[in-house]
Formats: sequence, C-alpha cells, structure tokens
Amino acid sequence: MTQALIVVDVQNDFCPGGALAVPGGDEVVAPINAMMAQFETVILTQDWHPAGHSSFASAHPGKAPFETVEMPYGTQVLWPDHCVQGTGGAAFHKDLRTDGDLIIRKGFRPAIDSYSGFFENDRTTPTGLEGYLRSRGITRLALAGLATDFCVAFTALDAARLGFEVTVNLAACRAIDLDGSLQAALDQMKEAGIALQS
Ligand code: VGL
Ligand code: ZN
Repeated sequence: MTQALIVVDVQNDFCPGGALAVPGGDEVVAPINAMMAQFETVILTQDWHPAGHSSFASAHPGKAPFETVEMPYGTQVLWPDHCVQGTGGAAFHKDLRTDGDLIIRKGFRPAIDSYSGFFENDRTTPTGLEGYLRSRGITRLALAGLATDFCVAFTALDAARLGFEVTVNLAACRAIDLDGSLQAALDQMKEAGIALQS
C-alpha cells in the first residue's frame, strides 16, 4: 500500500469546550474513525506546546488572541493558550481511534510554531514525517482533521510541495475561519493541485 491517512490535531482544545474551539470540531471524529478502517497506514498529528509558547497571546504583553506578531520566520497569529503538553486539552478527543502507526507531535520548540505536520512555521525545520513516509514507500496521502485553514492546509500544502499526491476530505475537517482564512486556504490548496473532497 502506497497510501496513508494523516489525521490532523483532533484534540480536546480544538473541540467545543476547548481553549481554541473550532466550530463543530468534534463532528470530525466519526467520519475520521470510519476513514481509518480504509487505510493500512494511519498517522496522527498532535499539537504539543510547552507552557508559555511563543504562539500564545499570553506570552506577548499587550497582545490579545487572534492578533498577529512579527516573528523572525514571518507573521504569526497569536492564539489562546492551547494544547499544552500533558494537559487534557492536548489529549486526543476521547472517541477518536488512536491505534494508528505513528503520532507526530509538533509545536514543541518554544520560539517557533508548527502548523504543518512536515515543517515548522519557518517552512524549513523538518519534523521527520517526510522521511517516515518515504522510507515506507508512501506516495499518496489523504488528510482530515482540524483546523482546515491552519494545520490541515499547511500540512496538505507542504505534502504537495514535497511531491505527494494529496486529497483533503473536507467532510472530515472543520475550520477556524479567521478573516477569510478558510477561503484563502481552499484557494491555495486548489492552486497546489490538492484534491478537495466534500
Ligand atoms: C492549530 C492554531 C494553533 C490547528 C494549531 O491545529 O489548526 N491552529 N495551533
Ligand atoms: Zn497550536
């Protein structure tokens, strides 16, 4: 099998009641569990920040969540504190199947955020996921999870840039949609030749 499923950040903090709740975030669990049965290789990503992470508004005096700040690697949206390592908010949704082959944690370096499962937000520091997939002979990827316009889109765009054939299952994704970020992400994914499935 040359195809893998990547399940992006289906964690409590991105579900209703969580610190950075994505509207309808928990609705992806059932369709993703069903998808998992169709794939021999399943990888889950997990947003995994140290307390005080530089992507948190609380780490920037005078800044509020959803404002932006200039970092050495570019513009960074500031988020409410979320997915802090070892907390319940960072745990996977309790109904999500987590019996995949690999869990890739990201966003653990204090000074840089990582939306993508492949590269941190400087778009160059690798997570190791590419090597894992290549050494397993995987060339095609299906993606689902949270959030469509941030971690799913960044992962999909990096995958396409690396030469993987990518499909995003939009029915199993939900978006944050900050100032048109969903439409922008959909346009960028289409432009990159990513198949969008609804
Ligand atoms: C995400 C914002 C901050 C995501 C993670 O999973 O889309 N968004 N950290
Ligand atoms: Zn995060």
